[in-house]
Amino acid sequence: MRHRRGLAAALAVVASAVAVGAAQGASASTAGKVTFKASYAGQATVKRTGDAATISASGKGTGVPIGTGTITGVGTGDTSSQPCATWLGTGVLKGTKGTLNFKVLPGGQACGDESGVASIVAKAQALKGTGVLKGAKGTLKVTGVYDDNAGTFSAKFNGTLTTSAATTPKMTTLALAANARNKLAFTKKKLSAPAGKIKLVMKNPSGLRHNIAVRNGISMKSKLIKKGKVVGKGGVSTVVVTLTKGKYRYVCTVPGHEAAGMWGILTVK
Ligand SMILES: [Cu+2]
Repeated sequence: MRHRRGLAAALAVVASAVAVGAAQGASASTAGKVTFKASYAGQATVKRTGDAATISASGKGTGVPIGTGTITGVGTGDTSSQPCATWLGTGVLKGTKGTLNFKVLPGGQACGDESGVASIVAKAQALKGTGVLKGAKGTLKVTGVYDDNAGTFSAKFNGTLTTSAATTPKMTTLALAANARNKLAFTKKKLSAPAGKIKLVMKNPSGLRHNIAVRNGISMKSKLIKKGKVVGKGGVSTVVVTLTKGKYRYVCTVPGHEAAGMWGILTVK
């Protein structure tokens, strides 16, 4: 009996863990895809009737990117197959930055031993997300431990979710330099970066004064979007621009330099 109870409890714990994991995944910060990683702990109760178990669990934890919060879940277990009971359930993960509703997919297991401690393995599917997890889809792997003696559990959630949440674009930094032998050219004729914030950092090892600037197009006549300061030998000229998909010309705006060849093309994908 003890053993079976342990399994049921383990199942409940797993369900809880799954919920937590989903919430964290939602919080991912990369546009579209979110790497979810979270850890939770709490208490689970299991009511048994024959081989059937009714599970309820709740806990606290933290994860990326949803932040600190709670997990709650309910489920049912079947302890007729040993040593691993099977279980199903649904749950909700609430964090400071978002929430995630999930369900435990068929195949979830809780494998116990005579000590009353069971290890849990399951997959949780995202059903609905809010905040940083808005539109969350995908599944998370749940692993954990349930201690039937204490009625406690701990669980970890890992996986990748896709979301429709607006994400903060990461800034891409591109490094280049002015030709060191005073030739009017940059060391790179081509650069590429994903759309979003792009920082161009140009070192100037030459004896001439140079800067880095970006035009809104590939022509020498394209309008300048922004330009960095002109620097002498040993200096660094920097410019930060936010660009959408397309091709742009980066140049040195010191009179005569661009016309002589000090330019390149930045492809934004
Ligand atoms: Cu120049």
